Amino acid sequence: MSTNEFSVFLAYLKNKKILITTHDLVDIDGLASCYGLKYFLNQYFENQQVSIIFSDLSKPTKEFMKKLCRKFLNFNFFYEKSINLTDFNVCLILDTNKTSQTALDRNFEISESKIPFIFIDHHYLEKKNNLDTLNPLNLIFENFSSTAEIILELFERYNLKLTPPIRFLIAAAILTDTGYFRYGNNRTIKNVSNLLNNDLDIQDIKLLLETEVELSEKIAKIKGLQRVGLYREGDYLIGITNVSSYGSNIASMLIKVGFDIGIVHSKEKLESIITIRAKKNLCLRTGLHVGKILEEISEYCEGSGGGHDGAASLTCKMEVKNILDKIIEKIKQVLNE
Ligand SMILES: [Mn+2]
Repeated sequence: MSTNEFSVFLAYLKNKKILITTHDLVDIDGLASCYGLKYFLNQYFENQQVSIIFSDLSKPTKEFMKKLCRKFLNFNFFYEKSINLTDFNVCLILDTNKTSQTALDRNFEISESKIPFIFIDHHYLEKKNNLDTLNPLNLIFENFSSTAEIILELFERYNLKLTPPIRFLIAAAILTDTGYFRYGNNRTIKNVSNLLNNDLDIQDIKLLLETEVELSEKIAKIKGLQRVGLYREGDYLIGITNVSSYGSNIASMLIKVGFDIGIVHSKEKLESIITIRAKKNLCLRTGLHVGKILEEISEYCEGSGGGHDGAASLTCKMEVKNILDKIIEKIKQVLNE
């Protein structure tokens, strides 16, 4: 990225009423990025209206936010739950590159409002046939391990200081999005080190991120293991199972158990949901990118899907069996190349 991309973006925002949002079931990266960006814009522009709107926070995010409010009593964690889109001139969508993954699409009819939207994100981006992502002002950088680090880059480029709660939030976002550095690079570790700045304690952040595992999740994990099927492709082991919820946790669990690729499918109302996790070194060695695979398949099944090389998901209305066959076929192709 160049400083120019940032300056063009900021010049565009000048004197506009700005709305910031993120994907549905807000995670810590979405949360931290929104508050971080709002704080940045409030420093960068004087007296400009910047509002945040969230739909549903995920359960761990809710818990984390509650503890955070207790820790930083003076920090304003206010966000809107419903707004009138016509009150704003531009909408910034963080930590996703699809309007379909935000509540705006359903509740606020973004397409009818004609309000321009700009994405700031670190997920894999399929450039073809994606009307959402044509905006040249988008700040989409796949080489970042979290959206919060893109926001951090803004602060660094413009030499603006972060407050302790914002530093705490961004460090927490980096920790969660990188699986506690498992998917991070040198810059990730440097960033967290700078954020801690001797007055924040990494153990404090880890403690606040800890969540009690619900009984329902424990049961889902056990059922996921009972139902798992083992598929071998050369030296690679693929595990496929189905559960009704906690798909991403169970796909990650399959990797911990010893599978190279974990695939979880579930049915929610009329929709099929597929979540995949793959070992990082497998992705690096073979070029496997499950985000790309699910993005391609989402076109074929008219669903919504995508993600990173080693973590991705897909939601669509087609029968699970047909989609799974396609996915396995594509994975095999890469593994046998
Ligand atoms: Mn993220």
